[in-house]
Amino acid sequence: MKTQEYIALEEQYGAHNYHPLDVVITRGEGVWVYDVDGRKYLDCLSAYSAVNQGHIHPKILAALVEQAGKITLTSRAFRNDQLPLFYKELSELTGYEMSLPMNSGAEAVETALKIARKWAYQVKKVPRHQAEIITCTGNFHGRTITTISFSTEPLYRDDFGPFTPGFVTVPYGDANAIAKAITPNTAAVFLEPIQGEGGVIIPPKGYLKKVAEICKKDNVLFIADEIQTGLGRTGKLFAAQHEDVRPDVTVIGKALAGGFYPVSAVLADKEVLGLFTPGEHGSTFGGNPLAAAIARAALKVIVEENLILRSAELGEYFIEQLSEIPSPHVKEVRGKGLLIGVELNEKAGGARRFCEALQNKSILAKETHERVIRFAPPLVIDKETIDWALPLIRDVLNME
Ligand code: IF1
Repeated sequence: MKTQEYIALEEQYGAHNYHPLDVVITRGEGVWVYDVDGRKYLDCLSAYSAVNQGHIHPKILAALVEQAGKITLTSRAFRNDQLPLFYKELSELTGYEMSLPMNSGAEAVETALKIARKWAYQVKKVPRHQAEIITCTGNFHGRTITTISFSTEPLYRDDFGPFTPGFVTVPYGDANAIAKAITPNTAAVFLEPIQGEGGVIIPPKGYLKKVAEICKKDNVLFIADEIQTGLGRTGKLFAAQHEDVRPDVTVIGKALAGGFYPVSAVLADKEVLGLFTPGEHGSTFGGNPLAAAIARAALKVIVEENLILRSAELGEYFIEQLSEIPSPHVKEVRGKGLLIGVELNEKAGGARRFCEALQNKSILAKETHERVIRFAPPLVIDKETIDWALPLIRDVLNME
């Protein structure tokens, strides 16, 4: 079958909750993907940073195949021999005493919000069911009813109320607004250290540090959503580390399993995550042995292949080179590590047509927020490949 036939089937039988580029991918390897017509593309999205380790990393594949031949799912009614090792290795890598595994990012976010509420009632002694959680404008934390309840994007929420109460929203990047929004009932401040979907928005220098100080002073938990920014994407293990901040709770997902499987986790110390008691929370698939084995291999690849340093160095190079491209359409190039946004001028006619033009030049990138082209290749990319892509990107940024 050819591209158009696959697209026709998808349009006929699938819900239309996406508007993908018309490229039908059948295979991937490292930073490259191949479509059903045999064309090869550089992947500059990395499945929204889920394939930081590159497509079909051989070591993660081997772990998957090996574990899939042994035992895949036990449920948490029984124990398995992969989960304890996953817990230990995740703790050693991240410095958090404990973790709680889920599947999708949104589920881990919900888990973090639940534990923050429990902490508020049990430890801070907030009156029951009065806990408030502070979130930021422009956020993206998932698609569940609760996570869209504090979205500020009409498309994501307007047709889906009624909403979950208990959330307060303040402008992103404004620490004073957080300080002002805190009440005796505030359980947590919950935000992305860099907003991905928001358009690769890097908050003002010192913001995260200030938020952490405010939270500490006012006895409020600081929860970071590092589902997209974590695990090396921005040139540090966690984006909050750019400001030497260690949030009380960090949520991770995506690259935790290198794109092979949905694995997410909530990271925190015992004083917070230790508050869950048996039966209060769970998941059929969370922490299953296949997930744990894949995630262990995915974390090992990040460490063994120095992907964090690679992201920092190549990201700096990529951003610098992109910034030097003369273009009538570009307003700003910004980013940290290999999470890069190219914001276009209002008159550029939207980022979508630039992504389509990039596709014609064998580069897959995705627009975010209409006017931003996101460049986030797998962290295994090399300088040579960036140098191959730059003239192609330059041509596209100079089209009519
Ligand atoms: C889609 C965006 C990226 C996330 C942060 C939680 C989640 C995400 C910071 C939820 C998910 C995804 C979901 C994906 C598109 C994508 C995305 F454009 F929508 F914003 F990456 F930039 N926190 N982000 O970025 O994780 O439940 O999806 O595993 O198509 O909705 P999930």
